[in-house]
Amino acid sequence: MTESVEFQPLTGCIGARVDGIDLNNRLDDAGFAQIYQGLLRYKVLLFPEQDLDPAKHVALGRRFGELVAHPDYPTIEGHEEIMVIENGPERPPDNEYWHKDMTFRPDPPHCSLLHARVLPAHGGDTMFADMEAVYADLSPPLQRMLEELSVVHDQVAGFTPTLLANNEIERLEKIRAHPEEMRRSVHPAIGMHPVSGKKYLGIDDCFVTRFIELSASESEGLLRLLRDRLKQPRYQVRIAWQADDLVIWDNVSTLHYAVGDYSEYRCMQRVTVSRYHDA
Ligand SMILES: O=C(O)CCC(=O)C(=O)O
Ligand SMILES: [Fe+2]
Repeated sequence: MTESVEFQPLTGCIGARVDGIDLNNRLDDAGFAQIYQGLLRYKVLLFPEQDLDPAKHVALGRRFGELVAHPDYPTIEGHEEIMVIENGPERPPDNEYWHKDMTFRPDPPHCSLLHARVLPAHGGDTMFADMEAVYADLSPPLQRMLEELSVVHDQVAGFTPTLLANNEIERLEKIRAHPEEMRRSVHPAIGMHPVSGKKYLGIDDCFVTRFIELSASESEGLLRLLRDRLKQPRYQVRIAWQADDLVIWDNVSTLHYAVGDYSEYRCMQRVTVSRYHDA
Protein backbone atom coordinates (compact mmCIF):
# COMPACT_ATOMS: atom_id res chain seq x y z
CA MET A 1 0.00 0.00 0.00
CA THR A 2 1.24 3.49 -0.84
CA GLU A 3 2.03 5.73 2.07
CA SER A 4 0.17 8.98 2.03
CA VAL A 5 2.01 11.85 0.35
CA GLU A 6 2.51 14.82 2.64
CA PHE A 7 2.01 18.31 1.21
CA GLN A 8 3.48 21.17 3.22
CA PRO A 9 1.78 24.40 2.11
CA LEU A 10 4.24 27.14 1.17
CA THR A 11 1.81 30.06 1.64
CA GLY A 12 -1.80 30.60 2.72
CA CYS A 13 -2.85 30.59 -0.92
CA ILE A 14 -0.74 28.63 -3.40
CA GLY A 15 2.10 26.11 -3.52
CA ALA A 16 3.21 23.10 -1.49
CA ARG A 17 6.43 21.27 -0.85
CA VAL A 18 6.71 17.50 -1.04
CA ASP A 19 9.67 15.88 0.73
CA GLY A 20 10.77 12.29 0.93
CA ILE A 21 9.91 11.17 -2.62
CA ASP A 22 12.53 10.13 -5.17
CA LEU A 23 10.91 10.74 -8.54
CA ASN A 24 13.49 8.54 -10.26
CA ASN A 25 11.50 5.64 -8.84
CA ARG A 26 8.29 5.08 -10.70
CA LEU A 27 5.36 6.06 -8.52
CA ASP A 28 2.61 3.49 -8.27
CA ASP A 29 -0.82 4.59 -9.48
CA ALA A 30 -2.06 5.43 -5.99
CA GLY A 31 1.03 7.56 -5.29
CA PHE A 32 0.72 9.35 -8.61
CA ALA A 33 -2.99 10.00 -8.03
CA GLN A 34 -2.16 11.74 -4.73
CA ILE A 35 0.40 13.97 -6.43
CA TYR A 36 -2.01 14.84 -9.22
CA GLN A 37 -4.73 15.73 -6.70
CA GLY A 38 -2.15 17.77 -4.78
CA LEU A 39 -1.24 19.62 -7.96
CA LEU A 40 -4.87 20.51 -8.64
CA ARG A 41 -5.25 21.71 -5.07
CA TYR A 42 -1.96 23.61 -4.53
CA LYS A 43 -1.27 24.41 -8.23
CA VAL A 44 2.50 24.50 -7.68
CA LEU A 45 4.43 21.57 -6.17
CA LEU A 46 8.09 21.76 -5.15
CA PHE A 47 10.02 18.46 -4.99
CA PRO A 48 13.46 19.24 -3.55
CA GLU A 49 16.67 17.47 -4.57
CA GLN A 50 15.49 15.39 -7.50
CA ASP A 51 18.48 14.00 -9.34
CA LEU A 52 16.17 13.12 -12.23
CA ASP A 53 17.62 11.77 -15.43
CA PRO A 54 16.06 13.04 -18.67
CA ALA A 55 14.21 9.83 -19.49
CA LYS A 56 12.61 9.81 -16.03
CA HIS A 57 11.70 13.48 -16.37
CA VAL A 58 9.90 12.72 -19.64
CA ALA A 59 8.27 9.59 -18.21
CA LEU A 60 6.97 11.54 -15.21
CA GLY A 61 5.51 14.20 -17.54
CA ARG A 62 3.72 11.49 -19.53
CA ARG A 63 1.92 10.32 -16.39
CA PHE A 64 0.04 13.63 -16.43
CA GLY A 65 -0.78 13.70 -20.14
CA GLU A 66 0.49 14.13 -23.69
CA LEU A 67 3.63 16.22 -24.08
CA VAL A 68 4.26 19.18 -26.36
CA ALA A 69 7.45 20.94 -27.52
CA HIS A 70 7.88 24.72 -27.63
CA PRO A 71 8.61 26.10 -31.12
CA ASP A 72 11.14 28.71 -29.94
CA TYR A 73 13.45 26.92 -27.50
CA PRO A 74 16.24 24.35 -27.95
CA THR A 75 15.78 20.77 -26.73
CA ILE A 76 18.32 18.28 -25.37
CA GLU A 77 19.79 15.73 -27.72
CA GLY A 78 17.87 12.50 -27.82
CA HIS A 79 15.01 14.03 -25.80
CA GLU A 80 12.99 16.34 -28.02
CA GLU A 81 10.39 16.61 -25.24
CA ILE A 82 12.81 18.44 -22.94
CA MET A 83 13.08 22.15 -23.55
CA VAL A 84 16.18 23.97 -22.34
CA ILE A 85 15.92 27.46 -20.89
CA GLU A 86 19.35 29.04 -20.69
CA ASN A 87 20.11 32.56 -19.56
CA GLY A 88 23.23 34.37 -18.47
CA PRO A 89 25.94 36.54 -19.98
CA GLU A 90 25.03 35.49 -23.56
CA ARG A 91 21.31 35.81 -23.18
CA PRO A 92 20.04 38.04 -20.37
CA PRO A 93 16.98 36.79 -18.42
CA ASP A 94 13.94 37.07 -20.69
CA ASN A 95 10.94 35.64 -18.82
CA GLU A 96 10.50 38.53 -16.43
CA TYR A 97 6.78 39.14 -16.86
CA TRP A 98 3.60 37.54 -15.51
CA HIS A 99 2.50 34.99 -18.06
CA LYS A 100 1.06 31.58 -18.66
CA ASP A 101 2.90 29.48 -21.22
CA MET A 102 1.79 29.51 -24.82
CA THR A 103 -1.60 31.17 -24.42
CA PHE A 104 -1.06 32.60 -27.90
CA ARG A 105 -1.94 29.08 -29.10
CA PRO A 106 -5.52 27.82 -29.37
CA ASP A 107 -4.84 25.08 -26.76
CA PRO A 108 -2.25 26.25 -24.22
CA PRO A 109 -0.49 23.48 -22.27
CA HIS A 110 -2.06 22.25 -19.04
CA CYS A 111 1.05 21.70 -16.96
CA SER A 112 4.86 21.93 -16.83
CA LEU A 113 7.63 20.15 -14.94
CA LEU A 114 10.66 22.42 -14.52
CA HIS A 115 13.98 21.02 -13.29
CA ALA A 116 16.76 23.31 -12.02
CA ARG A 117 20.09 22.24 -13.55
CA VAL A 118 22.50 25.16 -13.11
CA LEU A 119 21.68 28.11 -10.86
CA PRO A 120 23.32 31.46 -10.19
CA ALA A 121 24.86 31.86 -6.73
CA HIS A 122 22.01 34.20 -5.80
CA GLY A 123 18.72 35.14 -7.40
CA GLY A 124 16.86 33.62 -10.35
CA ASP A 125 13.73 32.76 -8.32
CA THR A 126 10.45 31.95 -10.04
CA MET A 127 7.14 33.35 -8.81
CA PHE A 128 3.67 31.93 -9.36
CA ALA A 129 0.23 33.51 -8.94
CA ASP A 130 -3.07 31.77 -8.24
CA MET A 131 -5.59 32.96 -10.83
CA GLU A 132 -8.48 31.00 -9.28
CA ALA A 133 -7.98 32.98 -6.07
CA VAL A 134 -7.74 36.24 -8.02
CA TYR A 135 -11.03 35.42 -9.76
CA ALA A 136 -12.73 34.36 -6.52
CA ASP A 137 -11.87 37.69 -4.86
CA LEU A 138 -13.37 39.87 -7.63
CA SER A 139 -16.75 41.30 -6.73
CA PRO A 140 -19.70 39.46 -8.30
CA PRO A 141 -20.72 42.27 -10.73
CA LEU A 142 -17.18 42.44 -12.11
CA GLN A 143 -17.07 38.64 -12.37
CA ARG A 144 -20.35 38.72 -14.31
CA MET A 145 -19.10 41.38 -16.70
CA LEU A 146 -15.88 39.48 -17.37
CA GLU A 147 -17.89 36.34 -18.19
CA GLU A 148 -19.05 38.11 -21.34
CA LEU A 149 -15.58 39.17 -22.48
CA SER A 150 -12.78 37.57 -24.44
CA VAL A 151 -9.15 38.58 -24.82
CA VAL A 152 -6.50 38.48 -27.54
CA HIS A 153 -3.22 36.72 -26.62
CA ASP A 154 -0.43 37.74 -28.98
CA GLN A 155 3.04 36.18 -28.90
CA VAL A 156 4.74 38.96 -30.83
CA ALA A 157 3.29 41.62 -28.52
CA GLY A 158 4.42 39.63 -25.48
CA PHE A 159 7.99 38.95 -26.59
CA THR A 160 8.79 42.20 -28.39
CA PRO A 161 9.76 44.47 -25.45
CA THR A 162 12.21 41.96 -23.92
CA LEU A 163 13.71 40.76 -27.21
CA LEU A 164 14.22 44.35 -28.39
CA ALA A 165 15.79 45.30 -25.05
CA ASN A 166 18.13 42.28 -25.35
CA ASN A 167 18.82 43.04 -29.02
CA GLU A 168 17.59 39.59 -30.09
CA ILE A 169 16.23 40.74 -33.44
CA GLU A 170 16.67 37.42 -35.22
CA ARG A 171 14.67 35.57 -32.60
CA LEU A 172 11.92 38.16 -32.86
CA GLU A 173 11.80 37.83 -36.66
CA LYS A 174 11.49 34.07 -36.31
CA ILE A 175 8.49 34.50 -33.99
CA ARG A 176 6.90 37.04 -36.34
CA ALA A 177 7.18 34.47 -39.15
CA HIS A 178 5.07 31.82 -37.35
CA PRO A 179 1.65 31.23 -38.96
CA GLU A 180 -0.86 33.59 -37.40
CA GLU A 181 -2.92 30.82 -35.75
CA MET A 182 0.22 29.70 -33.88
CA ARG A 183 1.06 33.13 -32.49
CA ARG A 184 -2.29 34.79 -31.80
CA SER A 185 -5.40 33.35 -30.14
CA VAL A 186 -8.58 34.54 -28.49
CA HIS A 187 -9.61 33.07 -25.11
CA PRO A 188 -12.41 33.82 -22.64
CA ALA A 189 -11.54 36.35 -19.93
CA ILE A 190 -12.88 33.86 -17.39
CA GLY A 191 -11.80 30.29 -18.01
CA MET A 192 -12.86 27.05 -16.41
CA HIS A 193 -10.33 24.42 -15.38
CA PRO A 194 -10.89 21.33 -17.54
CA VAL A 195 -10.46 18.91 -14.62
CA SER A 196 -11.53 20.72 -11.44
CA GLY A 197 -14.22 22.86 -13.12
CA LYS A 198 -13.02 25.88 -11.09
CA LYS A 199 -13.07 29.33 -12.67
CA TYR A 200 -9.95 31.44 -13.09
CA LEU A 201 -9.14 34.90 -14.40
CA GLY A 202 -7.63 34.49 -17.88
CA ILE A 203 -5.59 37.71 -17.93
CA ASP A 204 -1.80 38.03 -17.82
CA ASP A 205 0.73 40.86 -18.02
CA CYS A 206 2.43 39.68 -21.18
CA PHE A 207 0.53 38.23 -24.12
CA VAL A 208 -2.92 39.75 -23.51
CA THR A 209 -3.35 42.87 -25.63
CA ARG A 210 -7.06 43.77 -25.33
CA PHE A 211 -10.66 42.79 -24.69
CA ILE A 212 -12.38 42.12 -28.00
CA GLU A 213 -15.76 43.53 -26.93
CA LEU A 214 -14.50 46.79 -25.36
CA SER A 215 -13.17 50.03 -26.78
CA ALA A 216 -9.43 50.62 -26.59
CA SER A 217 -9.65 52.94 -23.59
CA GLU A 218 -12.13 50.71 -21.71
CA SER A 219 -9.92 47.75 -22.41
CA GLU A 220 -6.83 49.54 -21.18
CA GLY A 221 -8.52 50.69 -17.97
CA LEU A 222 -9.92 47.27 -17.12
CA LEU A 223 -6.62 45.52 -17.88
CA ARG A 224 -4.80 47.96 -15.59
CA LEU A 225 -7.21 47.19 -12.74
CA LEU A 226 -6.93 43.42 -13.21
CA ARG A 227 -3.16 43.49 -13.58
CA ASP A 228 -2.81 45.47 -10.34
CA ARG A 229 -4.93 42.79 -8.72
CA LEU A 230 -3.13 39.76 -10.09
CA LYS A 231 0.24 41.14 -8.96
CA GLN A 232 -0.79 41.35 -5.30
CA PRO A 233 1.59 39.33 -3.11
CA ARG A 234 -1.27 37.55 -1.33
CA TYR A 235 -1.84 35.43 -4.46
CA GLN A 236 1.80 34.48 -4.91
CA VAL A 237 4.42 31.93 -4.02
CA ARG A 238 8.11 32.51 -4.72
CA ILE A 239 10.37 29.53 -5.37
CA ALA A 240 14.00 30.16 -4.37
CA TRP A 241 15.53 27.34 -6.36
CA GLN A 242 18.11 24.91 -5.01
CA ALA A 243 20.04 22.71 -7.44
CA ASP A 244 18.01 19.74 -8.68
CA ASP A 245 14.66 21.06 -7.44
CA LEU A 246 11.74 20.00 -9.58
CA VAL A 247 8.67 22.23 -9.69
CA ILE A 248 5.43 21.08 -11.29
CA TRP A 249 2.82 23.74 -11.96
CA ASP A 250 -0.71 23.77 -13.29
CA ASN A 251 -0.49 26.12 -16.27
CA VAL A 252 -4.27 26.56 -16.45
CA SER A 253 -4.90 28.19 -13.07
CA THR A 254 -1.60 30.04 -12.51
CA LEU A 255 0.70 32.67 -13.96
CA HIS A 256 4.46 32.70 -13.42
CA TYR A 257 7.30 35.21 -13.50
CA ALA A 258 11.02 34.42 -13.70
CA VAL A 259 12.86 37.02 -11.63
CA GLY A 260 15.77 38.35 -13.70
CA ASP A 261 18.03 39.55 -10.87
CA TYR A 262 21.18 37.68 -11.95
CA SER A 263 23.79 37.78 -14.69
CA GLU A 264 25.51 34.41 -14.24
CA TYR A 265 24.61 31.30 -16.23
CA ARG A 266 21.31 29.65 -15.30
CA CYS A 267 19.93 26.51 -16.96
CA MET A 268 16.52 24.90 -16.50
CA GLN A 269 14.96 21.93 -18.27
CA ARG A 270 11.24 21.71 -18.84
CA VAL A 271 8.80 19.02 -19.86
CA THR A 272 5.45 20.44 -20.95
CA VAL A 273 2.12 18.59 -20.78
CA SER A 274 -0.27 19.73 -23.49
CA ARG A 275 -3.36 18.09 -22.02
CA TYR A 276 -4.12 16.17 -18.84
CA HIS A 277 -5.20 12.58 -19.52
CA ASP A 278 -8.55 13.18 -17.83
CA ALA A 279 -9.23 16.67 -19.20
O1 LIG B 1 13.15 30.01 -15.90
C1 LIG B 1 12.16 30.00 -15.15
O2 LIG B 1 12.24 30.02 -13.93
C2 LIG B 1 10.80 29.92 -15.75
C3 LIG B 1 10.81 30.30 -17.17
C4 LIG B 1 9.47 30.18 -17.79
O3 LIG B 1 8.78 31.14 -17.96
C5 LIG B 1 8.99 28.87 -18.18
O4 LIG B 1 9.64 27.85 -17.99
O5 LIG B 1 7.89 28.82 -18.71
FE1 LIG C 1 6.89 30.53 -18.83
